[in-house]
Amino acid sequence: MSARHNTGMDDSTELDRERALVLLRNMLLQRAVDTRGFQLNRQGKIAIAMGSEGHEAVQAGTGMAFERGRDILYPYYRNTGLILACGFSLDDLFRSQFARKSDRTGGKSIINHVTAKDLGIASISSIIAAQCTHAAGAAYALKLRRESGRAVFCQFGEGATSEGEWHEAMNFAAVSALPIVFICENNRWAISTPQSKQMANPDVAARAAGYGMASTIVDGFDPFAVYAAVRVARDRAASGGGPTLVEAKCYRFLSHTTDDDDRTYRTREEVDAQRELDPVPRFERRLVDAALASADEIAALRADVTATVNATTDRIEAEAAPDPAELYDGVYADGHEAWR
Ligand SMILES: Cc1ncc(C[n+]2csc(CCOP(=O)(O)OP(=O)(O)O)c2C)c(N)n1
Repeated sequence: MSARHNTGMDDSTELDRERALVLLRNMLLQRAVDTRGFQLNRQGKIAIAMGSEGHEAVQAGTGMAFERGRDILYPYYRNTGLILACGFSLDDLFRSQFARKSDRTGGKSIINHVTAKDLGIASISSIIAAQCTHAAGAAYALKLRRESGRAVFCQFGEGATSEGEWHEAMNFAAVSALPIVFICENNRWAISTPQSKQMANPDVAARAAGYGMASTIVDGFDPFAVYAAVRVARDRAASGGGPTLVEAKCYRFLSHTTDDDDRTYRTREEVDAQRELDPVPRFERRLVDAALASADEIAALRADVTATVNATTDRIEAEAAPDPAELYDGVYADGHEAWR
């Protein structure tokens, strides 16, 4: 059995205590950050929040399959938990949310649109599916340089698969047998548009066949199943086996962002029915049932995560805001003017 490069953890397909606790901590952290983001927005302290409640398992599992120092991640705006799982610090995440001077973009990027070249995390674009062609380009570079053992992760929602760029990226990746994994976080809604209004096929994964690409569907409420599916796809990509489309079926429990009210476009009955399947308590129950963790340990973990998030938000909120005189620094190559 080989060990993962990023974690040194066992590669086996049985869920063990060590990986279970890493996954659960990430899921709890993601939810705590989400909750805090919505609170901070309502308090008028941050401009907008993008919740990922319902995506915790997809992102914790994907993050565990990501090999730090080797792989490259092209995330999208809903990937709070994933970037944390890939090594992005909580401090830097809240620096982005509070738009502090110390933020990696100097407080200039929209919230959660982070970037960390040192961690292999490409900058997040708000333009739906733009990251897909960028990710295919990065995978093409790996291939041209014959850098085996590395893979690109490309994240997006099901709505993104209606964009031309997504199809171009899929086709190019398949034709060129690129080392890339396309991961669709299918939460059934693209703001107010249900999946059924975007495509007649219920499965995004079915689209891969049109490009001659491998695909798989996984329960996006099960972090270990996601980890196992993405790991197989990642290792296939990194060893020259070509791209895979992984569709993780999940749900978006909150509004798209703090700027919309989901009660205007979907029923409470639908949301409540999905809440019954909430991946966080479900995974907690599984760990207790399998004797991988006790209820007390889980409660302690939860308290620790909450305390960490509270302390971090207090500390980062107190950091300095950017100097308005630096507004255009780093925006244009030469001074403050776009054209000369
Ligand atoms: C090219 C483009 N078109 C439209 C938008 C507006 N927009 C922002 S998020 C979004 C929905 C995307 O839904 P999906 O890809 O399913 O991801 P989710 O937000 O549900 O995770 C849309 C239409 C955009 N940002 N870019």
